[in-house]
Amino acid sequence: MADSNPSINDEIDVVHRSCTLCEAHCGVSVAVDRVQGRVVDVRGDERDVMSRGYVCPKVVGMSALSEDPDRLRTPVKRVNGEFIEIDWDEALDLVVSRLTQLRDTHGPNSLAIYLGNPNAHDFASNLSMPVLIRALETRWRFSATSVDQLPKMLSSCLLFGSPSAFAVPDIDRTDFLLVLGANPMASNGSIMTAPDMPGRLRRLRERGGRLVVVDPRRSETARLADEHLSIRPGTDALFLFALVHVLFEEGHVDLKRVSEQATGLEELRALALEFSPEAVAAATGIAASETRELAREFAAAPSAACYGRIGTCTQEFGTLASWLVDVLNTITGNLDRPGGVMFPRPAHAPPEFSTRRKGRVPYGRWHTRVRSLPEFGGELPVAALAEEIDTPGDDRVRALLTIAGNPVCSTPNSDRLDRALEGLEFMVSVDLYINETTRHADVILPTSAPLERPNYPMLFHGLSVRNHARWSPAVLEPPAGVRHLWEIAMELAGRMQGADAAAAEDLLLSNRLGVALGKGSPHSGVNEPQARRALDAWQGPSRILDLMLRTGPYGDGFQDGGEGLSLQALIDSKHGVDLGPLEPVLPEMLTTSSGRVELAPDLIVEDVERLRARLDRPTKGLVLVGRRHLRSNNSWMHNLRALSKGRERCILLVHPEDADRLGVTDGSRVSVSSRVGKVVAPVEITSDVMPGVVSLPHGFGHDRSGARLSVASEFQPGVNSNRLTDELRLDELSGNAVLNGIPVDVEVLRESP
Ligand SMILES: Nc1nc2c(c(=O)[nH]1)N[C@H]1C(S)=C(S)[C@@H](COP(=O)(O)OP(=O)(O)OC[C@H]3O[C@@H](n4cnc5c(=O)[nH]c(N)nc54)[C@H](O)[C@@H]3O)O[C@H]1N2
Ligand SMILES: Nc1nc2c(c(=O)[nH]1)N[C@H]1C(S)=C(S)[C@@H](COP(=O)(O)OP(=O)(O)OC[C@H]3O[C@@H](n4cnc5c(=O)[nH]c(N)nc54)[C@H](O)[C@@H]3O)O[C@H]1N2
Ligand code: SF4
Ligand SMILES: [Mo]
Repeated sequence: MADSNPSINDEIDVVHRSCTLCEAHCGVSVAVDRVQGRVVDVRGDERDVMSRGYVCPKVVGMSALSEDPDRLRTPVKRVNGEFIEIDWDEALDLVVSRLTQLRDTHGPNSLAIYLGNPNAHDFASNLSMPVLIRALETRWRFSATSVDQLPKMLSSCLLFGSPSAFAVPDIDRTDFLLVLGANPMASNGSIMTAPDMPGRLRRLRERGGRLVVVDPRRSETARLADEHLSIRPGTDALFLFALVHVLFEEGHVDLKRVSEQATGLEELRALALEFSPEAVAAATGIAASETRELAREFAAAPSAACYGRIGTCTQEFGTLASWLVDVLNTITGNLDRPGGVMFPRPAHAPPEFSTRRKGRVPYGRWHTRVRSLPEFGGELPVAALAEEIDTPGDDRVRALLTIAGNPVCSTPNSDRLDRALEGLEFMVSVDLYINETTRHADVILPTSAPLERPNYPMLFHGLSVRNHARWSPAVLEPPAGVRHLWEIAMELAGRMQGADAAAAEDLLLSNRLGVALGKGSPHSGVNEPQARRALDAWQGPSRILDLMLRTGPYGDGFQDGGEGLSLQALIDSKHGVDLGPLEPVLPEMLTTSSGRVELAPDLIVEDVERLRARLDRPTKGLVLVGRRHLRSNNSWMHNLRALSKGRERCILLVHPEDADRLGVTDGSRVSVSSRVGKVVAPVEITSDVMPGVVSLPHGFGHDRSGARLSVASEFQPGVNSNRLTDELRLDELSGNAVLNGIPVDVEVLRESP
């Protein structure tokens, strides 16, 4: 396929954009037959500024999603358990009238909203969801955040002042990468946008760098590493504290230098005293000598980055572990320096980080009704969603709006949520499929698939290992019966406020203009009516993006013929704009009240008590952890034939010692049970998992009646591992669900005689 030539013959156009299926956001070149209106080829864009041609096997999903016969192509409503097609007017009227009626009768908190992971990958969602949420007026906001990175957001907020101040490993320059609870060889990286993980990790080793992986399973990433340490699930905070302990004890902390950057160093040293490598070894399963050796190597490396992800977040001490990851980076002088962990500066960011309000921790301003779990960043822990619906009371949740989410597959104690959704008075879902969750909806509104809409990876440019900007044009027309999420959100928001979509859009633009050009902004001299006229070249989310780019750190500031970025400039750069390696941004970007990194915030210090108690708890029984597969993505790509073919993937991994004790053989079927539920799965015996740990992937269980997932239910039905995870087990500080380290019993199923 000719690369730079936009048209390789009369019918075939090649469009360069990015894949939005995972956080890597690889550049792709999509060949589309304009006559037939279909994609004929998708491959890596060799000239993409970040990915240089790399793509993973999931990329075929980009076009397969648009073509999936099971995909919804028109709104549907549920009548006597069957979905019937309706038109958009009827669908929207029904949704607005039912939601308004419930809100008027029972108050706004009778409506709840759940946003799923694909929202993160769609800039139209990033910009429009706050508008919709404001219009609903509810405080009952949930999302996949609280089964994912919430602990990292809380610890980042406490350390650096903002929930979105993520310190990203400078993977291309580091001499030492210490990975805990992440498997970027399968996941392609998370909170670290870095396409081509295999290439980047290979180059790290080739330049003499070291890779150490701490994981209860010898994962695909651990296989590549110089060293793999098996850790007992849920004990990373103990292990990291032990590293910190050694660094202080052996004098590896440059006290003077670190205190210039950070507060709380003495308090931190005192906290770490009791967590010596010897004291934590029995709990973590890692020998004290190995911990000491690792601490010395990390400190001695010219540059080093510690990185933790799902395994360190979705566990009992998620916030403490996430905090300690950045503590380790900070006290070894690796925060905000090349080769350490650094903060990206995306093109759409406000020009001065420091214009944000300082010292504000949006935590615990309201709580859930039943368990009194704290709000963070405006939302509540999704582990509480089912009980907020099924626990009687005048102020219970009566209606739910899910947007690009599948909480029945993705959140703990799925069976309870599955039942609770049946008890709702009204449910509406915005989704591509009738799946385990949306089958409960009264109305489903179908949206465009990724190739049918333009995109700018707003969140992921803020997590990138290199500053860059990438525009993705739409490649296909959406089917006639579907709408873009932006249109749906604005329509619902406008109508819920007694106005219309245009009014909702206008308000958003005015607010954004006020911030971008208002008092204190470097662009306060820009004439607003003139800016508005310039922005009128665009519509919808693109108009807001243009404003953000032009007033961002690399923007043209609305200067005619100016050098800087604008949406048009980005569109013209078909393979992205490289904005250079990450650069130091401290202390300017810190928004803590002290203006420094706060190493010992009160909330964290108080939570250490809980960790202390863990030291006295004996380690016994089997615990369950999860895993990801390169060819799938959470719960929703199993319906694509190209990705689902091949051997069964939803398999329980069991260590040979445990298998012997349990009498389990390879391929036998076992029942796995926990406090909340039971599933049956086939077994693979492997010493990849450590003794005492079993591993089952999440995102399966596509055998539910009423869903329309013909390929998934036939080829990869599997079982839903969240029928085992327990909604009562939380990282108590953040309210994030514990999805790893679940106590389970495994029993062999005897063949019936
Ligand atoms: N046990 C266990 N559970 C986990 C995890 C784990 O590691 N272990 N991981 C957790 C994590 S990290 C996450 S992020 C969550 C994910 O939790 P969710 O976001 O709730 O689940 P997904 O499986 O990502 O479901 C995405 C939904 O969006 C729909 N969708 C996909 N693309 C689009 C689109 O373009 N438009 C619209 N409108 N809909 C779309 C899909 O059909 C699907 O219904 O799961 C969590 N659950
Ligand atoms: N192919 C594919 N890519 C994906 C996804 C997908 O489903 N499939 N999902 C996307 C999403 S939403 C996310 S959030 C990211 C997640 O990206 P990653 O964090 O890289 O996710 P995982 O591959 O689940 O890796 C988690 C690792 O943690 C280990 N682990 C479990 N418990 C513990 C523990 O207590 N301590 C330690 N140290 N390790 C533990 C597990 O064994 C596993 O190897 O991936 C994204 N990319
Ligand atoms: S790694 Fe695969 S799924 Fe992720 S963006 Fe790249 S091609 Fe898409
Ligand atoms: Mo996630």
